[in-house]
Amino acid sequence: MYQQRLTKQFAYLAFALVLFSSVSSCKNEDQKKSSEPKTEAKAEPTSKIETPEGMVWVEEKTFLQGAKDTDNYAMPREKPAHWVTVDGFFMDITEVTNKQFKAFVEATNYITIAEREIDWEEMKKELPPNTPKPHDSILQPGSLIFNKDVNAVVNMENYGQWWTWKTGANWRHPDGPESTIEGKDDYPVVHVAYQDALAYCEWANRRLPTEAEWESAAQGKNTNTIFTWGNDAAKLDANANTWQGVFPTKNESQDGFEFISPVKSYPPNSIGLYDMAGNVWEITSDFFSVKYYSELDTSKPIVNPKGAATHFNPNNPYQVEHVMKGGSFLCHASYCASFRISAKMGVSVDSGSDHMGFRTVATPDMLSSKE
Ligand SMILES: [Ca+2]
Ligand SMILES: [Ca+2]
Repeated sequence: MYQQRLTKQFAYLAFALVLFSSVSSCKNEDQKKSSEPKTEAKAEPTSKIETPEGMVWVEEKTFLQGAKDTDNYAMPREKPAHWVTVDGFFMDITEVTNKQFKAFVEATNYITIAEREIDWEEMKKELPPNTPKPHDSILQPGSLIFNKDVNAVVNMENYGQWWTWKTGANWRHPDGPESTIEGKDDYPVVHVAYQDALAYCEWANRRLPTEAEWESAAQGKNTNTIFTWGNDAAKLDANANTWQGVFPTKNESQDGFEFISPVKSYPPNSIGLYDMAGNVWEITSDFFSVKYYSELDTSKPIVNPKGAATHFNPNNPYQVEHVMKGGSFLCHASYCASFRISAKMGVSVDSGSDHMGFRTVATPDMLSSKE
């Protein structure tokens, strides 16, 4: 029944199918060793531009993008790993917060997609042909939220068991109309779609990171590690807000938070970036294509890659999807293990949820042209 409800849930169906297939196929995959190119990282920004408040400079460097040799959870779309060189840039040290997003909305009167009336004629273009129109009572502004009351699941393929379309859920009301963000200025904004994030960026003179920029930043001072803190999986709970126990029915919260956490609740990575792993997923500018890496020429480092030429996801062919990174407070090793640097999923341009947000980047050119 959930398959006939809303376009955003189709995105998550694809997402669940991809996850399920990857969980069952991620073991015993053999990956060619990658030999590290000899390149020197630049120690200082090439720009004289002062670092904007709330950002850090991510140095130019050459690093291994994609699944690492020792990563047993890596999915086919994360392979092969390949060396890339990415120019330096500034990045937000945290996910964009409610306080920051509120400033944007107050300045612009922007209305997010989750707050807008739903146009069925537009929506059905993103659905399989002949999808029946849902009842008008369902076609109301809203967003997807995690069902915190789920206590049993029949099979992990049916994500509809733990996702719920919530009328009235949006960035101001993350759990539905009765909820608020009062007192949550320092929580990451959620229920923002890719298009909403672009609007914020335009106002703030920022842009979304490419996937390669995001991985460069997540690596920090490293070049070839699975996690933002290194390669030790046992350090997960101390470094990221994810899910412990049994997903999605029992969260034992050993990391201190059952659901979303304020930004900076965990230690930063080696260059001062918080919550790159976990808490909320982060949207990037790259199209999501499951075959992108497999078609690259990896014989030499790729310079400033900007992702696939177009989106490609056989499980979700009717929607334009972008890559999101880092996983969320819902990520568990048994299900997607998306707290790994190379992990990624696709999200359609008009879909938000209560476990996805974004952070922004800026280049010296962008900042100097603003002056
Ligand atoms: Ca947690
Ligand atoms: Ca995050």
